[in-house]
Amino acid sequence: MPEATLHVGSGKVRELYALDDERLLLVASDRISTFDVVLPTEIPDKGRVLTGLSGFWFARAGDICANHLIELRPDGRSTVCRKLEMLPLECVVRGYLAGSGWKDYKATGSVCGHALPEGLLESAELPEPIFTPSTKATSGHDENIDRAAAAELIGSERLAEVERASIELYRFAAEHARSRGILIADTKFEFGIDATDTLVLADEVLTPDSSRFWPADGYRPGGSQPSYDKQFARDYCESLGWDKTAPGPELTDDVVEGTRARYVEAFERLTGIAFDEYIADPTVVLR
Ligand code: PZK
Repeated sequence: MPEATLHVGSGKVRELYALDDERLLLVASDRISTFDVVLPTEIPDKGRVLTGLSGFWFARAGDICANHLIELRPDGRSTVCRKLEMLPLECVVRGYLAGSGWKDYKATGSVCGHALPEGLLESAELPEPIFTPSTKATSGHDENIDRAAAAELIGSERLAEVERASIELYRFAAEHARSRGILIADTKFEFGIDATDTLVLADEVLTPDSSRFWPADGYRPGGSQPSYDKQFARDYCESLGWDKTAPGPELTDDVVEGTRARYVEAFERLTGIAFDEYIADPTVVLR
């Protein structure tokens, strides 16, 4: 890590440091969470996979929205980013009915004010992707909100702008991923505003941690789908009868290796780049 940095924040599995007044260093660790608990065992290279994927999408989605990336560092797990005024909104897009979207649909027939056709199955593809913003809960889970509540937070003009960008980013990535055997069921974007009042895409984007990735082969609506990356770890944890409260169990070497292989496979499928090439020179994802 560069010298003279200030730690300004921690996510469950990554860290944020201030480099100067205008720039941040975002570091993705190899920690993994499952059932919302960070496990004591790391997955080697997970942070590199997520950082490389984010860089890959940033480099290709510039026509849709500006982004905060300044530099992908040689370690492959950290990026230098523009410091922004972050919007207090999680910009979720759903192309399929899963998680809290499925829960809300079952209870009310709609998700965040989007009325949906009757009779949809769990994990069904939606007729069109929907924008379902949520608020960043300081503790516990994010809370889905409707359009009026979102406009209250950021104003209706900015809301229209983030909705358009979010839906376009999702359509672009989901189409790319589907052609490579991965379904992006849903994803979460975070945006900020720069000094010129321009909307800027921030954080990590379209990674397995910010999205639900499903294997396209074997996709079958009518139940939950396996996670592309975390299913080995989840199945192993469940097989132990773990009660899903902290601390989580240690993973075995087999489970670590299987999980790492799935992260690397997701990277290689989506980018078309060998992971070894990324390790040798992370900037390959930006070309
Ligand atoms: C910012 N986070 C979440 C991410 C953490 C916390 N470009 C930016 N400008 C200003 N603030 C942020 C960003 C970004 N990205 C992101 N919190 C603030 C977060 C990673 C690790 F600890």
